[in-house]
Amino acid sequence: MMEVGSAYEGVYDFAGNAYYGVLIYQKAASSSSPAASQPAPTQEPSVSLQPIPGKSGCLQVPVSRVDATSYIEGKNDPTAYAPFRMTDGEETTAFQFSTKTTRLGDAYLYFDFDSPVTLDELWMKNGFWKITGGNDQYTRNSRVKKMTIFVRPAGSSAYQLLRDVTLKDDGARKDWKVIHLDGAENVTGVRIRIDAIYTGSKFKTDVCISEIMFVQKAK
Ligand SMILES: [Ca+2]
Repeated sequence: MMEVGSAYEGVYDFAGNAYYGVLIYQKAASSSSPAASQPAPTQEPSVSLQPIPGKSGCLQVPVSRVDATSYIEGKNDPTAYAPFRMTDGEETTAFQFSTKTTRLGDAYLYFDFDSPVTLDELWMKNGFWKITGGNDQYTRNSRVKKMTIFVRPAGSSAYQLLRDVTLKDDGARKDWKVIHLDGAENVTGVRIRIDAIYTGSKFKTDVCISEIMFVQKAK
């Protein structure tokens, strides 16, 4: 069962936009003919779980949309550190934000799913898993230390507190970090608040996440 905290957080902007869209639709439908006011049933898009190479018994839950409060624009490619870099399947690319732009505790990551899903685990490659010119960017950049995970249940635009997490800092890149989500059910979106960091040796205000993946255990 999902453990749900009592705290309700603010309405998510994008869900708010969707709700606004529903209101407009209902208004338009009520002013049209009775036949037109009966919307045709729409088919729910389904989420197609993907096997994870080398990780038998685990299935990846695809993310349909990823976003963040802010991100650092690359000099040559503005999207070099954009939010989608943490769901692109490449461990050498990373989402990055600056604590000079968005303070810790105000920095959020957002993940949406095409239809309600059950989430057993969140897997994370924390920090920047890249070596550039012989420099390991994992230790030079900052990593996440504490974060708080919220889930948005189907039919709701509000997020509910699921759990907070303190990550160990291994001092080096290792395997995926596995965070248990206890089979959170009927989830259409996840929000993660970044609360504290392990400070990088060179880029102290740049916080990096190379990969985040949501996982269902095969039954
Ligand atoms: Ca990546």
